[in-house]
Amino acid sequence: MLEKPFIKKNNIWCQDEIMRELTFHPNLTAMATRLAGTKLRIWHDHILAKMPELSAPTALHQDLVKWPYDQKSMVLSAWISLQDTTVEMGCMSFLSGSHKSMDVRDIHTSDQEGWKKKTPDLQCWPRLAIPLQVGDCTFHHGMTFYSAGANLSERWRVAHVAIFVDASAAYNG
Ligand SMILES: O=C(O)CCC(=O)C(=O)O
Repeated sequence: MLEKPFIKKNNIWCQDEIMRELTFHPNLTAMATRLAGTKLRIWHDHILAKMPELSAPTALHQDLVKWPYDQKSMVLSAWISLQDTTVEMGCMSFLSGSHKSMDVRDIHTSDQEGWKKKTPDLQCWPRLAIPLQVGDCTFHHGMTFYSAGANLSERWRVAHVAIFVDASAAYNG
């Protein structure tokens, strides 16, 4: 059986005023727009919580391949750390520049071996782990290959992820 890497709750911005403010914070949206180079809108957000000691790693995967937008769309996720997130707690790791390969692979976040079977070449790609302090944020393109470690600490690892899409992208359900 595949072990769950995290517990997820979607569309928090619609349910909680503070999370709404965080999702649309001008610093966040300005940086997202600058990186994307185009006008954006929110697609959805979620809280991702890794349980203390028990959670599995988040397998190396891409997001956009699972999402209802054309794979050439500009989709950008802001991963915001709601506490200091160390390597031991399961910080995010990215294969920098991998979004440019546009090499589409549907790998589940629980499937630790998936990328080894589908894209063994990724083994040679440097993986950059990014520990964050509380309130820090990373941005990643929807086609970037990324992963996160297991939470080996005694604390919950909680992140808020705001996902923005090119304002003109068509939902293809
Ligand atoms: O927070 C994580 O462990 C991974 C995040 C992730 O896979 C996602 O945002 O879809």
